[in-house]
Amino acid sequence: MILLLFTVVIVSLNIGEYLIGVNLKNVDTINLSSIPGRQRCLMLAGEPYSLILSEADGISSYKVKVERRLSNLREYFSNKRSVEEILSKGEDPLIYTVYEIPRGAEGELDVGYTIIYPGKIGKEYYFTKGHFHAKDFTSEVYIGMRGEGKILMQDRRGETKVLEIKPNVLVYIPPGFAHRSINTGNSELVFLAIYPSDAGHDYDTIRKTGFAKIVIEKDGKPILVDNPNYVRL
Ligand code: S6P
Ligand code: ZN
Repeated sequence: MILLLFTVVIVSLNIGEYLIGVNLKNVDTINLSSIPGRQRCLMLAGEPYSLILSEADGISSYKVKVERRLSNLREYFSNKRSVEEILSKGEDPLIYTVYEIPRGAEGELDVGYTIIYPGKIGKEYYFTKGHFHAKDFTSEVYIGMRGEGKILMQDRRGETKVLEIKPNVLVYIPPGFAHRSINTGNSELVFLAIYPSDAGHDYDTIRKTGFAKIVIEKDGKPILVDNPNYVRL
């Protein structure tokens, strides 16, 4: 009982962090909005870090690795017959890998390092699923590291914009735009993404509607065409 009382007093006096060592990596388990500004800043003052961008392992000290294969993107590619043909042969090619450092709290930035492998399903180049951010008023920055491709962006009305990504190019994705990356080259497309840790991801909308445009190969070159399967909401 005395121990319990001691703990309650320590935490409520806002000095618990120093005495009992709050695990700053687990701040996402705490309801931050209920915590006053100064204390919230203390709690968010996680360790600074640096990382190494490496061709072999993506980014050093990543916390999450996500692999997306064709079977995970079954509903996304427009040529359904090609998808089923490949899968029915027992093949399930790796389309992309993402290495992530999530920070998990408002005020922080997450980092993601995406590798999209070269390839096509039918005439459509390999791409990422694409998503809106769950918090619509959050933006994102992509920085091209290797290879070449396109960033397809689409707002809630279905208006699209396309920008090129390649080494030394930064692409800014404004709030309210869903985004998908497409590898239009013959080698890996690699880019770094930096976005607010509390942005969240809404995959459902794009999974249901698709993007209004798709990028396909014609005469050896990528072209942007209307998506015949696009569902306008
Ligand atoms: C996160 C950021 C990227 C993507 C990654 C994979 O906000 O946009 O790190 O997560 O490129 O794409 P997707 O659509 O499967 O998340
Ligand atoms: Zn994003």
